[in-house]
Amino acid sequence: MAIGKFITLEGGEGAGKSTQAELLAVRLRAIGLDVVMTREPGGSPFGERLRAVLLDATMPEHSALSEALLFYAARADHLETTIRPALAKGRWVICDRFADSTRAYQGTAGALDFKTIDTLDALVVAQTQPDLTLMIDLDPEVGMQRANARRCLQTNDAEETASHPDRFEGRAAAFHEALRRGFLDIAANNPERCAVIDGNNDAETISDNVWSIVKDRLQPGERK
Ligand code: Z5A
Repeated sequence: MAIGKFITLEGGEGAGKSTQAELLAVRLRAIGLDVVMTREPGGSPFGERLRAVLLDATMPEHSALSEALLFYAARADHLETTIRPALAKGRWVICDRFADSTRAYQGTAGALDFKTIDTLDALVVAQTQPDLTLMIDLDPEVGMQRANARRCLQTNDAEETASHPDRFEGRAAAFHEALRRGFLDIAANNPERCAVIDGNNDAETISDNVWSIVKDRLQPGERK
């Protein structure tokens, strides 16, 4: 049985990661591949419990180090119970956010030193690095507008929902600008693994761009 491929989507809030993850899964399934869609934080029962803690806007402030440790605790379980077993069965795994988010959020934007993140990554992710990371790049202001509009649509109550962003959405514009820089730096430092995609286009155009990168880098048709 061939080992499956591991694709991650990264970027700031509202960049369109979840939308593109769904569209990519449809295309891969259409050519007969067995696809697992998952996300971080989360992706396993234990990971989802930690997600609730990590995104809780009422949680007392804590350091970027304590955040990173929790994200990596959730990631260790996610890898052990969901990602590695799926890859071993030859399934393709699409993950909405992964370790680059820790580097950008807790590292670049949160000022946690990269040496600590490297140590955690070597311990937890080790050889299970993504085969391809799709970095969706978008002006953070546009991303936040999209995320707010979606929250309003979901509850049909603009005022109530706009006042309830999660712990990360509520942070200042400078934090979100730093994030964008962090993701672009990761892509520049890892050109074989990462591809930067312009998130300003409409969802269909972005999906076409994603598909041509996936075909070019991972040749999905040949692994049917
Ligand atoms: N975090 C961290 O700090 N450290 C870590 O290690 C990890 C995560 C793993 C998880 O939040 C939070 O955890 C995250 C980072 C932190 N910060 N926050 N917040 P999440 O999973 O709940 O949220 P998110 O990852 O930021 O995703 P999102 O806000 O749901 O955005 P998205 O997935 O990139 O976008 P979307 O849902 O596909 O689209 C957003 C809206 O825009 C929606 O209404 C779409 O219909 C619309 N959309 C999508 N594409 C387009 C285009 N092309 N044009 C126009 N409108 C569009």
